[in-house]
Amino acid sequence: MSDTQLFKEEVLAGLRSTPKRLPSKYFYDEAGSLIFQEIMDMPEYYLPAAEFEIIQTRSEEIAKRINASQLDIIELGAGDGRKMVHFVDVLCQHVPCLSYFPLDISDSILTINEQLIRSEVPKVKYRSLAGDYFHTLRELEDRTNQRLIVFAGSNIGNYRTTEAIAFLKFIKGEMKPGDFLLLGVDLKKNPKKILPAYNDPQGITRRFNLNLLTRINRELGGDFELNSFDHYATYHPISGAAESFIVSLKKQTVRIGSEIVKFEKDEIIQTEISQKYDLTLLKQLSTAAGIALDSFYSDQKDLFSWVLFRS
Ligand code: AVI
Repeated sequence: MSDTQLFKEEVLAGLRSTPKRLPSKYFYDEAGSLIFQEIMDMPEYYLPAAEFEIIQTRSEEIAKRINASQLDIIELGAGDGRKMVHFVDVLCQHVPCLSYFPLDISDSILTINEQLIRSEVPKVKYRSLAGDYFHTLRELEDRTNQRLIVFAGSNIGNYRTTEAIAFLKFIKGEMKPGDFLLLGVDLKKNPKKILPAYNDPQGITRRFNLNLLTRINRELGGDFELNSFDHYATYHPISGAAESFIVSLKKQTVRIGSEIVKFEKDEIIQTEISQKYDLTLLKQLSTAAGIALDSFYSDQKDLFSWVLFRS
């Protein structure tokens, strides 16, 4: 099945379910990725700065804790490498034989990653792998070095609990005894800090959310009228779920190719969850997935954490 056919199938299945939903993985077309860059620069979106602080201040401790002599860092969804370059550099000073394998769906972003890491950390052995990491990880199957699998940036937060557990079980399947997983998680905190990160006054997150409809219009022949839909975000301080929705502002009918989808006035489409974690939730995940919590590395304000698990 082509990517477009799969996109169409998932969109139609989501819009025919109750409540309606759309998968957040489809946010990131070219326009969506650019809007996401704007989100990362928003003052309300505290996550990147907090994670950056952890990398700058805690990498040394993490390197000492791992204490490996031959290590493969395998980073899932590595991006352009700007975030990890300092971490890889610090690890390189502690690990005599270090290899870095950034995995990403985008080939072009990995070209940028390679230029940066090779110029800043020339000693590290480097090989990037483009594609879906469920497949690309297989290419590393024969390697016997100790592993540090990294999934940073709060990406796990975009999975619902059952999906997060399934993902961690999959990662556990890629780990030998003595291997580590480093997971970036956003922490539960004052709800007044969290909500504006997903409901900024400039309307950037609104554009990000509604871009999904623009993408459906363009790629699947949809006729969503953007002015007839709005963005709505919530944060639930007990569950820790920040959720984004699209709200239909009137009773309306939308065409997607030859298919028709009906909306009631005020009907919602669930588009994204951004789960925030605390120790209790992390313990539940680790027990359910069968990997052991090892240690936590948070920023000074306890906004964000890098959690180290061992197999
Ligand atoms: C990619 N992911 C971790 C972001 C988040 O915080 O859930 C996506 C995002 N959605 C709205 N703002 C940012």
